Amino acid sequence: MNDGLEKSEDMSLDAVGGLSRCAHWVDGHLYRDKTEKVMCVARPSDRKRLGDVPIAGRKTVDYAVQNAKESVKKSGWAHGSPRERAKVLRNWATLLEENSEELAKLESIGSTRPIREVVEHDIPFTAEGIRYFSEWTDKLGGEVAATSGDRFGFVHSQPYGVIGAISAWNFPLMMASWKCGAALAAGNAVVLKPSELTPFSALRFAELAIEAGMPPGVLNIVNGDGPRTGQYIIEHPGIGKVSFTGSRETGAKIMVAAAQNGPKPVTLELGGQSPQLVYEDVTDLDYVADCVAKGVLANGGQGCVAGSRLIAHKAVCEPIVERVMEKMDARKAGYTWDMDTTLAPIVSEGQMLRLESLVAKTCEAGGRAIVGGGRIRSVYGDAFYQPTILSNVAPGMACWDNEIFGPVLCVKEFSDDDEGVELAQHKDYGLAAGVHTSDIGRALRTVRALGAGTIWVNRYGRSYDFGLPTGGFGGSGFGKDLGREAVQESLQYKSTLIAI
Ligand code: TXE
Repeated sequence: MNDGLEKSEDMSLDAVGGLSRCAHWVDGHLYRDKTEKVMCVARPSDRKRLGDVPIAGRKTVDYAVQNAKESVKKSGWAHGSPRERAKVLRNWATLLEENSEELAKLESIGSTRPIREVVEHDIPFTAEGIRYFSEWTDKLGGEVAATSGDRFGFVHSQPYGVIGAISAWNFPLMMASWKCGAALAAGNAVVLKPSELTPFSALRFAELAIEAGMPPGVLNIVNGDGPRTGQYIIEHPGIGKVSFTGSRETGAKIMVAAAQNGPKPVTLELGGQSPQLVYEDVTDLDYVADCVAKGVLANGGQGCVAGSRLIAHKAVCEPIVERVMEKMDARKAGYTWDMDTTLAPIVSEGQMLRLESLVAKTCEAGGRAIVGGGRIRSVYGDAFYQPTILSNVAPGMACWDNEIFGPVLCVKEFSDDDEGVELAQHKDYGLAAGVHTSDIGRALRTVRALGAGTIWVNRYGRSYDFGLPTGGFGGSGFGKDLGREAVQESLQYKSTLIAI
């Protein structure tokens, strides 16, 4: 798979044509306004400069939104045959698979995603996600309402027009597929702003949509930063709805901007600080430890559903932690384009400093790093953080209260079920949780008690079960990114009442 992708000082996006594509994607082609300011994009693995990507100003955002508006109407994407829309989306999924090698290289060179994970997980997941959404195009038309006999009432769904999607850097392609898949299946056009840290793979993603038969202008990519390009998207009167993934702080700003410029609806996926709750009746400690290790180490812990808090019954806590340590030890830092890399780099120096500060504050408050606890300095540079286990942690400490976004596991023991559930429930976040037990009653009681958008029992992490919507409770945001709900939220509902 990684033929031609040897460990090399010169490794760049040139290998996959990415570096020459520092541009936006509007109306079915690369677009660049020479007067725009640029941002230097660095490669997460070693911080080497990848290219200067333009920051879309109001003019470019306006061009993209106007194009999207016209295209969605004129091309019949919104109100043409839903089966035709499904066909295009299915073709697109197939093309994503057929071009998986190129996409995987683009993604892994330009992001934190180790290529093995991209090949085995992200690309198939991206393609299958689009295929899943293709199946909804003609399923949510509406319904007849019960009315008095002298009237006839029905509710029918309509797309918003243009949906503005603002996404994060941790799973660039997968996130693009969720946001675009649902919105496009519902008949909307999309203007997507990828994170300024990972702007490259979305361009090829959009180009393949054109090859699949999507009308030009239906999917547009505008690159840029949040305070400028992101805000211009939200403020644009042609944007009917905003779908966002990122931090709570930015989510709040987006809500304010959406309220002041419309108001327009928003979907906010704002991360989490998810627990893995382990009861003493688990039978396979090694399996549980594997779930815990994978849950916190996937993408170097930079995942919205990272299982950063192990809350284990005192009878099983120590043996599980010992096993997690072994699994952490087996992870190998390295360039993201090497097939044997199993630990992802921290995406930027800014994120690394944030992570170091969270761990330092936790240790000052009494937490103890029993494994790791610092940056890895090696031939690969210093973009990696040691897989870390923190003991003596408690609510109120920095790594317990905040989303960590690094390979850091907080460990806490409990003695009875109520205490375990209380610890598992975070004061702010409620995105995901894991529960491990061999007692189904206990599992269901815990599922009922926890306020989290997704709960995994005796497993941890995403699967191909796209029918399960993903999204948060409480401070983790609202709105869904997968499942029927994601498509429903990309639609508006119109009631019609006819006098007979
Ligand atoms: O996120 P931001 P950052 C969390 C995680 C991480 C922290 C900061 O805890 O440490 O957020 O990461 C755009 N108007 N998550 O700085 O700022 C921005 O350009 C409009 C959790 O990367 O939220 C990017 O496209 N848009 C998360 C996107 O918002 C704005 C995944 C995310 O950036 C904007 C990533 C503005 N004013 C980080 N400011 C998850 N839920 O999985 C920024 N943006």
